[in-house]
Amino acid sequence: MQKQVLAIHDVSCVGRCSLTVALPVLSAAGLHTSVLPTALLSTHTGEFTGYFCLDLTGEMEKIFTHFQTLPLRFDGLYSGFLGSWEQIALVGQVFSFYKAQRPLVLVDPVMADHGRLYATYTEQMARGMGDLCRQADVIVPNLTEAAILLEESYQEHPSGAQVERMLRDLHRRYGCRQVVLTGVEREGLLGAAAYDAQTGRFSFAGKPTLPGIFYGTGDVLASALLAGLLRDKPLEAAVELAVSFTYESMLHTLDNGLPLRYGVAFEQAIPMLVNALASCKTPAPAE
Ligand code: PXL
Repeated sequence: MQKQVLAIHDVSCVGRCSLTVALPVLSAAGLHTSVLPTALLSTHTGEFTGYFCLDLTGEMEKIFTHFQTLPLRFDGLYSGFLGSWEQIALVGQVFSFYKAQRPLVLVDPVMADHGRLYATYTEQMARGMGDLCRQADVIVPNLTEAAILLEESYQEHPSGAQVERMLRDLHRRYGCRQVVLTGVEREGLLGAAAYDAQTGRFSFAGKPTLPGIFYGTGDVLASALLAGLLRDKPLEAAVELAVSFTYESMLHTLDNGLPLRYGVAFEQAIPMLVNALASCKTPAPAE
């Protein structure tokens, strides 16, 4: 049976991030992807001002009410950018509702970057994001989000030992069996560090640093990570693939001289993702 995912993110009309990234990446990986949109924005909030933002909490409740009447089956539940504090509890209810199906629950606690909360996030929402992480199998915070979740001060360049301590503490505090920390630098490479509590193993995947501030790369990485995990790659290999896919998307953006605020050219890296998944032991058969 073809695997199915429910992606719970915002729709940012312009500026490749959240659902405009998750949907094509998961679909390219052969996964049947359904969506539960959390908010509707004209652009992402990163490098634009004057954007329109509509919180869809009320609509999500109605959509979920209908979902509950349908025989839906999900192998993966994937949440990202959320629109309100009330919505966090609703996403928790969605996770609980499908729990008996034993889906892989991946929470990307999207709320901050570069040491600062995103414009639409409040301290209360940040605390609520921690509650959602408790329901996840896998979490994918960046260094800023990890510091918020651990209630400690943000460090831009933590040492290898500090990264391992943060990964283990995130696992202990939130109970997630796999933790992936993004934006980690090691020996001149930038990428992601991971801890798999099932094997007790730490790993790191990195690529050379590229110039500029890139938007949407967290969504590109987390979506490719989930694709790899649902196609039965072990955590280390899925992280390696996700970092390579993100790096290739960034390279295409720079090679084509594209403005960075519209997100990265992940479209051009899709063939690489599809090839890397072709060798997976779980093919993506038709339904
Ligand atoms: O990429 C994360 C993200 C998702 N959605 C919206 C955002 C951001 C980051 O800035 O603003 C609306």
